[in-house]
Amino acid sequence: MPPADVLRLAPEVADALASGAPIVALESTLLSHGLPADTSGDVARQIEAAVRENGAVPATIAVLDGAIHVGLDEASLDQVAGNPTALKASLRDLAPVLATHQTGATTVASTAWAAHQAGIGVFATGGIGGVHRGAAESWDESADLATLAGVPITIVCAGVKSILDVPATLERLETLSVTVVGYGTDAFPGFYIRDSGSPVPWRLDTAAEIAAVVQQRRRLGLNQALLVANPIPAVAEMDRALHDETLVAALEEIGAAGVTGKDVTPFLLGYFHERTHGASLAANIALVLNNARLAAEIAVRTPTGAAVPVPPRHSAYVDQERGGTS
Ligand code: PSU
Ligand code: MN
Repeated sequence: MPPADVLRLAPEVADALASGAPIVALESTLLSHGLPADTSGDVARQIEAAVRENGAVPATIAVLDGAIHVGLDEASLDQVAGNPTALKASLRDLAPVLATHQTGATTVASTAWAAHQAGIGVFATGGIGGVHRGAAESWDESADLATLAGVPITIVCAGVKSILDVPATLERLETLSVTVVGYGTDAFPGFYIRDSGSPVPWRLDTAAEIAAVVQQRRRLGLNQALLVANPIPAVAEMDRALHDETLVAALEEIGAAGVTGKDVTPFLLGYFHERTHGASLAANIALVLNNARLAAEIAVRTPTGAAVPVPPRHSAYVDQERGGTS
């Protein structure tokens, strides 16, 4: 674990870690760059409340005052939520943001890394980054993917936005040995919509079943993430026609605007929110809350403090150790 002065745990998070109480990590880029500034602080509090209502302690992560904060108090939350001047800080950006004492909002990649360093096992977000359309030329693939290949954490998301190349994203996740599980679905969700059109390799229907997979992964000592793809609730799903039409327009717009690099994802999210007059925003909020609830349910069933049961040894070994003759 990095030194305590650079990875600063909120007292409530430190207590929960010490007692093995369930914790859910939360990212902050969706607060600073994914949601409009006037709603983001309110949504941040709703997300934390959803985690608490389901029995876990929320730990929103951000870089403030030269330290990575795991768990934010009210004032700290307001430093990132609705603050578009906070830097979008992926894993590559953490050290420079710290060294220059700037405010950084953590992405899926940097949040997953920091949460794992702190000893937190479950993380909820909206959508993860993925492979962008046209990546064969632009090479634009989110650092979220490669990072999840090296961080053993359970991450609950609503899939990836259909703006991305979904089949290519799933191919990369397969290559990187990230376990992908659909929660109550055979289809990989498409963020605003329940079905992206691509299948998931595994389907599980309860938090208890997901917890059993987490347990097996811990016993195996696997280093990759477990990605739980949780579709947006049916009642909150975006109208399919509006979604498809906005998608076509967004793809045209991104080409025309010449936006590249880390600005692409925030640009596309903002474009959707504006063009659909808030319909995509309502969907976005609903899916994040839905993920926070499921993440808490999983965290409650996968306590990190609890000793992982050691599988019983084969009786032949036991006999040998006792000096028996079997
Ligand atoms: N996808 C969303 N909303 C978001 C993001 C992704 O639907 O807010 C954010 C997450 O923080 C994610 C990051 O980790 O964007 C990915 O950015 P990029 O594609 O530049 O790696
Ligand atoms: Mn990118």
